[in-house]
Amino acid sequence: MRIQNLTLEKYFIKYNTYKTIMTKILGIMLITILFTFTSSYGAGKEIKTVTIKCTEMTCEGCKREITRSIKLLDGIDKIDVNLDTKIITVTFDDKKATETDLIKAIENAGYASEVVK
Ligand SMILES: [Cu+2]
Repeated sequence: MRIQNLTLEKYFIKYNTYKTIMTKILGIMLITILFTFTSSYGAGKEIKTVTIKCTEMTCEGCKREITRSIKLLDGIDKIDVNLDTKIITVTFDDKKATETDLIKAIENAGYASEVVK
């Protein structure tokens, strides 16, 4: 009985050590995979922020329409529409969209706008 218990205990310690090592290995592997993925994902991106003036937008409805139209474009990261200043700030992937695309998208929503330099 006593010997059996010892064997079991030994096995349990061995199993726990094995589990700890495996957890560590898996953790390192996961971090490596995540790191590789995020760095390769970011490599093809050219993030740019552009400021656009749109004096024609006056209310929440305009804001909604403009935002919706810009969102249809590829590579859009962030859109901020300020009704008080009439400024639209867009952060986007320069490799997927251009400033002209943004102006056109706003135009499609029914508003004239221009890039603020
Ligand atoms: Cu409006």
